[in-house]
Amino acid sequence: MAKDMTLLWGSGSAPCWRVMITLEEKQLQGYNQKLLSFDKMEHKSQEVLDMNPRSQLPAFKCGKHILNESYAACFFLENQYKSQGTKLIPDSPDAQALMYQRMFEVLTFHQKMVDFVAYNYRVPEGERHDSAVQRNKEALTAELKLWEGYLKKTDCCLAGKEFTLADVVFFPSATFLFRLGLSSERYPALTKYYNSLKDRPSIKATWPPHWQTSPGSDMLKTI
Ligand SMILES: N[C@@H](CCC(=O)N[C@@H](CS)C(=O)NCC(=O)O)C(=O)O
Repeated sequence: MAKDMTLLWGSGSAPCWRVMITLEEKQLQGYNQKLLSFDKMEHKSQEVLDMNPRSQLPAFKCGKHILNESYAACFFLENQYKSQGTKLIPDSPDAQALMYQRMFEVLTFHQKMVDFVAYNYRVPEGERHDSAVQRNKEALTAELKLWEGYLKKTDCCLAGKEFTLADVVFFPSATFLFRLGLSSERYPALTKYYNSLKDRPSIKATWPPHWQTSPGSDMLKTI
């Protein structure tokens, strides 16, 4: 089953991590996998290009099916292996509606986070434009307030009591926030959520390997 699957992935990539968490939750360990280095531009290799014309990771093949979009891979795996492992799409219409809503909101949240981080990484401190810094900061802060509010209302997971695909896609981005020094005092609900899931077996088993050896930063400490 899993032997018929191949994942090309990069360490620290939230989209790759989503697919890996889903594979673990669906008890599909034993798939073929190859860790590629973004630093060495291995995602631009012919091997990736053959699976993904955008040369991006993840590149995932399941039998004859190629799924390069992390959301597509997660939905496909859940639907193909519905009765195996964790049920990641709830039956109740209320929980399902909330799950879909949060899942797609994650795309906006993730983009705002990437915009903030990418600007700080790419533009040296002395060359940053105040207006751009302020714009990115306001956009990310507004997102964080939203997610803090959502998580305040739940004891466990984004769509209720069960761990669902909403958590699969949100958790990798949420973890990135803490790696970049997000304040636990200012964001207690996000912190509680992060702490309650970080040791979940599917998450622990797929933790980005280079994070064990490379430090994070305090880029988000004033957010
Ligand atoms: N829409 C894709 C996005 C994948 C993506 O942005 N991958 C990044 C790594 S996080 C990548 O490969 N970037 C390299 C590039 O774009 O050249 C998904 O969710 O699967």
